[in-house]
Amino acid sequence: MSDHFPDLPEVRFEGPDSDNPFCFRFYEPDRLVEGVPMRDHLRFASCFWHTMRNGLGDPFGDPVATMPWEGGRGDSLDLARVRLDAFFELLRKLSIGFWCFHDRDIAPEGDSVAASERNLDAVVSHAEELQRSTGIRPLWGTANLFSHPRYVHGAATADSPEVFARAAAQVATAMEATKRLGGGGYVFWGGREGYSTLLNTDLGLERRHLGRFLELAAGHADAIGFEGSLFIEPKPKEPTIHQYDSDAAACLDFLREFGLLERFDLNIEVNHATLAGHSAEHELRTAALAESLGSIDANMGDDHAGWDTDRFPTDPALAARVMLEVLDAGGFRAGGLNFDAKRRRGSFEPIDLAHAHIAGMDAFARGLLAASAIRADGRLAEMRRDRYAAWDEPLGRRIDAGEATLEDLRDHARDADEPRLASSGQERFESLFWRFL
Ligand code: XLS
Ligand code: NI
Ligand code: NI
Repeated sequence: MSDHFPDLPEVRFEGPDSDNPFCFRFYEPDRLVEGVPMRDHLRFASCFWHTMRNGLGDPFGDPVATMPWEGGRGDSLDLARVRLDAFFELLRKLSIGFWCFHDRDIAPEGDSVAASERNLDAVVSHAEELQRSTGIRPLWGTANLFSHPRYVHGAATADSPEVFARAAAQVATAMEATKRLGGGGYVFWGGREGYSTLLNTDLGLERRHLGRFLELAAGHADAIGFEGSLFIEPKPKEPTIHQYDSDAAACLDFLREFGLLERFDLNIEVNHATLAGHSAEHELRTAALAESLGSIDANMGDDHAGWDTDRFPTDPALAARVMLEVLDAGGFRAGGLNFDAKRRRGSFEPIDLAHAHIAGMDAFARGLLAASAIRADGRLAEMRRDRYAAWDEPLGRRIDAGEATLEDLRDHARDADEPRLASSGQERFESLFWRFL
């Protein structure tokens, strides 16, 4: 076993009163909640890109993260393997059972498509060994179709079919790698699929090509026997001004239009919901109503900044609202909670990676406990049902059953008294919610 985090012990549950910075105060992997171990409700994953490849540079300054394992190895396959060693050591010590990756995070791009494929293959072999000795598996894999200069105009929506073909090659290989590692899902985040001005953009053509790309990818999944789920990850902007996969509703509509709704589920990212002007729970409920709630990128934004800040989700109330949606939707099947999150630039020491993950895991453990207590208590759901009780009376039933015409309703309204309304009681609901935290 590697020793890249010598100061980090194996992190265990010690309870809310512990002062040990390297323990869980709420996350108790084996504790049963609604009859299921916490571990299986939460299905925590860490992402390779932010955890191992983000040097914490920003538009105003250079990378500052200390990464002792990088030392003097260039961008070699050797270094790629050492990074994986360090990553798996961290995950093992934190009891995180899943990981997520882009092809290019884990293996360097070569000078030809075939060379890139060989690089990935070599690194995946190493990952297989680490997975075997730790039991950690990918929650999902994906292809990076946005960093390389060739993707400056997008990948599937580029103005060049040659670029489309390169992107297709990358997805085919990344999906095969995900399958080989036993990944439960494969993600499509829009990358640079979007536009900045319609003056230079053929919107119809670009959307059509994105539909074709997803159809081809689903076809490849079937061809290679990839049994995992395919996820679309909505995001409204960044890097483009208008991303095609802008929010859950837009994605569902897109999938319906191109006949792909059955094949794809959604991977909802909390901070992307914020950017779209929605709450995370709005996005989750929208996905769940379409039976398309697949997975979650668990992070959070910042009240004072309007971009994808990808903070670690350390807010238990946010986690409770998220977990309430997840539990009400029947829990995760293939998906889970992927910390698509990075440390703040000032938190540049390797040990901060541990603190950040522990904080996120404990917040979600608290959120899960609160959400399940809310469900067991039942009052919130009951109060919500009560608001709509009149729909169980004759008039409501007739409307719902499609048995009343507009004319029938006019006749009814002419004879009826002015409707008597009741308060929607937002504050009453909110104060009940907070009692469980
Ligand atoms: C970027 C996205 C990205 C996806 C994976 O904003 O969140 O990290 O999760 O490509
Ligand atoms: Ni994400
Ligand atoms: Ni994001």
